[in-house]
Amino acid sequence: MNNSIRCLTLAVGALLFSARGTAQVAPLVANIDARQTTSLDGSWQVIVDPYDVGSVDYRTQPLKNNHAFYKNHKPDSESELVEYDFDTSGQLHVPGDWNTQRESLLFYEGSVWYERSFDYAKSPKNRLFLHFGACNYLAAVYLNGEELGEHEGGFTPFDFEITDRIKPRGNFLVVRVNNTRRKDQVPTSNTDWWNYGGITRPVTLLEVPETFVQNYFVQLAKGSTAEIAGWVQLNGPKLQQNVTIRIPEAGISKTFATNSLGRAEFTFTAGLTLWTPENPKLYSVEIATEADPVTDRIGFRSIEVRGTDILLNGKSIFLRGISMHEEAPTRAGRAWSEDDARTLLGWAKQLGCNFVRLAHYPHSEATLRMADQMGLLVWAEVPVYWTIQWENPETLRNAENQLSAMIARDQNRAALIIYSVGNETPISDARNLFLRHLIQDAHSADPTRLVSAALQSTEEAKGNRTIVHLNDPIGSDLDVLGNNEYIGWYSGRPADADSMDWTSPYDKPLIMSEFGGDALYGYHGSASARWTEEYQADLFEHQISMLRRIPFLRGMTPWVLKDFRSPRRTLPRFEDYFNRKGVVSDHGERKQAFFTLEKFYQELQSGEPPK
Ligand code: GCB
Repeated sequence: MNNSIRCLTLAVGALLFSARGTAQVAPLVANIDARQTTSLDGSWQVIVDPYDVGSVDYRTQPLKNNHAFYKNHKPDSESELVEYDFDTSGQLHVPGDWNTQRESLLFYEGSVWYERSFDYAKSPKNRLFLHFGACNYLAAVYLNGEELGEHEGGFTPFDFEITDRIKPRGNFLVVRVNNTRRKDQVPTSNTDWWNYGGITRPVTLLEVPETFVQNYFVQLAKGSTAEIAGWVQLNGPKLQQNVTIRIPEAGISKTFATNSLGRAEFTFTAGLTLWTPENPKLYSVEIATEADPVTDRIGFRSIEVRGTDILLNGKSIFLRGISMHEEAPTRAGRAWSEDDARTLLGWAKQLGCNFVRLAHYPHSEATLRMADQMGLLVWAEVPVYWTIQWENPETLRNAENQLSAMIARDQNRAALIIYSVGNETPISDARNLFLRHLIQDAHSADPTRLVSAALQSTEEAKGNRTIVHLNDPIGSDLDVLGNNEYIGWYSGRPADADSMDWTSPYDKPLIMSEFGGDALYGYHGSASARWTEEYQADLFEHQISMLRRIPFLRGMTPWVLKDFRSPRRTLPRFEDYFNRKGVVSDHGERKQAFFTLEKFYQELQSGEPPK
C-alpha cells in the first residue's frame, strides 16, 4: 500500500472510531455468571452498512444528527427524509457471527448495526453494567441515542456502566460492529481463519451493589501446594471494608480489610485436594463483602518449570494436547455456548488429551470453565499472529489490552497454565521487543502461570541427518518453548522427519505447538497422495517417531482438532475454503489421523512420558 492510500485508510478508520483510546470501557467485572444478570441475547434488528453511511456523511464527516443510525430515529412527518429503519431491516441472532446466518454475508467484511430495545427496572441503590462477551472486531456502543464508548479486539470481554443512563421503559441499545481487516490491528490483516464478524458472544446486563467485588485472584502461591495467595479488588464509594474468603468444603473462612484503593492482598494456608486432569476438583469459593457475596468454582494446582520439566503439583507431566479453533463443532460458524465447548473439548478428551491449545485468540469464558470441569489443561493465546506491526506503539497497546483482558477474565481457572504471546512471528529486534513487553505483562499480571509462544526453528544439514535448532532469541524470555513445524506438508515429505534431530540452547521444556497436514474426510488413496486420510495419518506416524526422540519435549498440540473455515484455502473439492488439517472433519467425523494420535496418547497414558 502506498503512503497516501495508507494515510487515507487510517484517517477513515480514525473517523469511524474517533474516540478509540478514550472509550468509556469500564474495568472488567469478573465472573458475571455469579451476579444478578439479565440476558440481552436473542434476535436483534440489524442493518448491513458496507459504506458506513450510518456513521459518516458523504464528505466522510461523522454524523451527529438523526441520520446517524445510533439515533434509531423514526420520521416525525411524512415529509421527513430518514433513510434507515431497524424495524424493517431484518434480524440476526445474538450471540452469533453474521457470516453463517445469512448466505449473502459469508464473505462480508465491514459494518453491521445491531439494535435491541428493552425495559429494565433497577433497584435504586444498585449499579448497572452492560457486558459484552466479545464483538469482532471493533464495537461502538450507544444507549438511548448516546454513545457509551468503543472497544477494539475481537475476542475479549468489555463492560460499560449504564447506571445513570438506564430507564425503566423503552431503552434502545445500538451497536455498530466492524470487522474490516487492517494491518495495524491485532490480529493483522493476514490470518488463516475466518474473520467471523458480529456480536459473537453473549450480551448481559449486570446489576451489582453500589460497592461491589470487581475482580479477585484466589490461587495457590507460586511453587506452593498448601498456600493460597491472592487479592480482591472492590469498586465503589466504600472502598475500605472487610472482605471474607470462604471455602466451606475446606473449612476456610478468612477476613481481610481492603485499603483506600479497595484492594486487599492475602496469603493463608489451606489443606486442599489438588486439581489434576484425572481429578479436576473444583471448590465453591465465596469472595464476600457485606453487600456483595460472589461465588466461584475454583480449582487449586501449582504449575512450574524445572529444567526441561513441566511440574503440575510438583510432578513432571507430559502434555498430550491438540490445537483448536473456536468453531462450532457440527454447525457452521463461531462457537460460543457451553454445549459447543462440551462437544469440542469432549472430542479432545476422547483423543486422550490432558491439554488443549486454544488457538489463536482468547476463546470464550464458557470454554475455559468447561476445561476446568473436564480436566483439560489450557494454553491460552492472544492473536499476535504472523506479521503484526511491531514498531507501532498503538498495536502494542492493543495487544497488551487484549492480553490483560484475557488474564483478568480467566486468572482463576485451574485449567489455564500457559499464556502464549505470539504465533509464528518473524524474528527482528522490533518483534523481540514487542514480545518481551507482552511476556513481562503476563508475568507481572499473573506470576503463577507459565508464558510461551509458538516459535519457528532453523534447519542445518549434517551428513544424511538434519539438525533442527530451536534458536529463536525470544526463547530466553519464555518459560516454555513452543514450536510450529510442517515437515512433510509445507516442506519435504513426511518421512523426512525420520532424519531430524532437535537441539535447543535453552534448558527449557518444549511443546510442539503445531504439526500436521490436510486430509479430506472420506478421501482415500496411497499415503503418498496429498489430501488423503492415509497421507495425514502417515505424516502423524513419522511425526510421532520423531517426537519420541526429542529429549526435552514435554508436550504437543498437533494442528488441529477440527477442519475450520479459512479464506486462504481456495482449492475446489479438497479445501473449498476450509483448512483440512483437522483430525475431525467439519461435520465431526474422525479421520484416520485421529486414531493414530489416540493410540499414541493411550500409550503415553499407560507408560512413562517419552524422555
Ligand atoms: C500455521 C499457523 C496456523 C495455520 C497452519 C496451517 O503455522 O499457526 O494458524 O492454520 O499453520 O494450516 O498452515
